[in-house]
Amino acid sequence: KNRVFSGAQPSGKMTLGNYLGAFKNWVALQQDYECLYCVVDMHAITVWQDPADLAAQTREAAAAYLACGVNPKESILFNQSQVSGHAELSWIFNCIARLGWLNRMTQFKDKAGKNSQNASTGLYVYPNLMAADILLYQATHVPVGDDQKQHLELTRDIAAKFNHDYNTEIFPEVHPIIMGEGARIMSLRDGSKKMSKSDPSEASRINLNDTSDILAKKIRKAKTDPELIPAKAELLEGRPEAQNLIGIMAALAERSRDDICAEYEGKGFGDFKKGLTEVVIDKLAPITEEMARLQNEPAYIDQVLRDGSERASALSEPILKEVKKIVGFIQ
Ligand code: AQP
Repeated sequence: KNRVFSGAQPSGKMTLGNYLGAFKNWVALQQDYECLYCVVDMHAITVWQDPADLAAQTREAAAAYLACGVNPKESILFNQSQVSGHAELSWIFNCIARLGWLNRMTQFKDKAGKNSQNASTGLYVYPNLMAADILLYQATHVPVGDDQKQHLELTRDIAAKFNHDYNTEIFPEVHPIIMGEGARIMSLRDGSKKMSKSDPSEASRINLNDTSDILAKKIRKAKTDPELIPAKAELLEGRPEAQNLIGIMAALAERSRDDICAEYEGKGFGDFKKGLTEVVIDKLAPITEEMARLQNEPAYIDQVLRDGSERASALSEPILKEVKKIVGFIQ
């Protein structure tokens, strides 16, 4: 079986974007791949995280994976910091990746903002850690959204340079599993910005643990335009907020955008939002309930993470040992 690695940062509450762009696909991949799903807490601290919040968010992320359908008996569900190989291999990769490569990463520029001198050095080498996450397990496939494509290219470059420099074939070529463009969910307040856990506006996102009342209110207040819904999705061009809301309904209901447009043709967004609220509540309520149930059992979640981390360590140890031998480290 081919091996998949993926993860999400416990840098806030898990959102509808994480669900549609990642978790929903992860569950489907379990059928055909050997999967590792990681809560990447070491990535999260590249920007400041309050320690108590980080622990709570890590458990919440694990609860979200489980509630969405990740099976911890089949897949390996764990948190990154419990497997020290991630840190060890990422150091080696810090010495493989070139400054010029990292300087091209657009996500660093976006996240560091104007005051980049004040960004952590961890944020800068984040892509090297991501390469280590994947290659520590010789994973062959990584599900990626648009925003992660550049980082995955870097992973491939690091693997190729390591193999070349040390004259080895230890690291496989990593292939992206490209998620449909429909999976990119935008902010409810600004259709040109991605829905994000760390957006300062709470109204910009739907959290997986929002109550039905809060969901309904956020959808009611979501930004739209005064135009009516057209007969076909292609006619939504240039209306990013409208496109986003129709895309969310299509993704959740597993229907085409055209089909949704046909149903609401000639109606305004007031009507559409009522329908959208029903679909969102219908799809998310079972996840929200299961997350709440799991979060009342932190000892269970911690045990799942410990078990997963042990399995991940067992898988990675021989690979890391071999890497160290190749590099010339005495062990
Ligand atoms: N809005 C989104 N639409 C589609 N997919 C999304 N993902 C995140 N937001 C959306 C996907 O979820 C996975 C985990 O992402 P992450 O938590 O590692 O990091 P991120 O993409 O940086 O997510 P955020 O919410 O924007 O976090 P912060 O605010 O901390 O930077 C990835 O597969 C991602 O594509």
